[in-house]
Amino acid sequence: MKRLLILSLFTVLCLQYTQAQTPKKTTSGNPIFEGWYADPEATIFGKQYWVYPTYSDKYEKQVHFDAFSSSDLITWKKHDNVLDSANVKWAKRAMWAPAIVAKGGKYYLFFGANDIQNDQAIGGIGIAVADKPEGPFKDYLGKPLIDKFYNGAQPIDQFVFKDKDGQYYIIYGGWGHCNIAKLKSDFTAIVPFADGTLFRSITPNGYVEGPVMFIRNGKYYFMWSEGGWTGPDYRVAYAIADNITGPFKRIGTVLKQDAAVATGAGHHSVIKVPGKDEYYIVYHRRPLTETDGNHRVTCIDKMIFDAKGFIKPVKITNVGVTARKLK
Ligand code: FUB
Repeated sequence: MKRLLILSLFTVLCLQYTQAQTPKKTTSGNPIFEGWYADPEATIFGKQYWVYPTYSDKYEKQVHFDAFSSSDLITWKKHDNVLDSANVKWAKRAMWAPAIVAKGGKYYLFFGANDIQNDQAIGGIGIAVADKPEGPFKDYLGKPLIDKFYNGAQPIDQFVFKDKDGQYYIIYGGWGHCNIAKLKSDFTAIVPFADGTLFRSITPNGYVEGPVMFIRNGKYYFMWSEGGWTGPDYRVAYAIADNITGPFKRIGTVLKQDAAVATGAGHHSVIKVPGKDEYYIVYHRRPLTETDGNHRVTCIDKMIFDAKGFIKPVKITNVGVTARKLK
């Protein structure tokens, strides 16, 4: 008994010593967490940052989502398997690019599944719902919300945007086409615009996939990914407009590879610190010299605007960002 007590005391002392010797992490580093994760959807719930990425692997193995949370952008906690295809009977593979929304005490996770190639295939954009950000998420509709090609847009890469008047929109599309559509308030259907249109094309020049929208100083900022996601020159560009439906004229590239840091930087999301003009870009990129298209890792850097409201080109880094707790 006495020996056991001495051993326990020794172990505690060793642990304390190790902790004291380990320097405290002062930056996030990039990537911000371990593993092959792409298309990160970053958001804030309460005082926590959350990231919902695609699990980057062969399409047949993309049958679940993990999530990550942090109180300071530096230390991230993994939440395994927040949504599993076992809970979505129509989703079989290629579960991609989550978009998350908190509404009415529920959390809605929009996702693409099955990488459909035509209107006969089963799949498209679905929704899962949970009571907590960490899930467990379950299929909300029992079928996809969007399961056909409209205006040439593959139903993938959805972004859900709440406008100034409280109306929610879904902005989505692969294969070089981007649509915007109005969501019914309970997210069970698409509702028409005033002219009866269900899906309106807002595709800017260069658009490939991965749309993101936010409002800053009353203007609509629209961002998207260009190039091929398996290649080095995947990148993010943007436009600014006075209206949610544009027209969106390409202004320039915001995010791209850096020969000294990483390649294929793209498919991002944006975090705004509440009440501050402080923005972060959360994106995926590929380690230098890596050739496996699926080897994508999730990173964060600052996104800064100039005095005229244009977004400055992002400098991708290996250090990431410093601690930023939420009040
Ligand atoms: O991760 C799968 C696909 O790769 C996404 O849907 C695209 O945007 C690209 O990032």
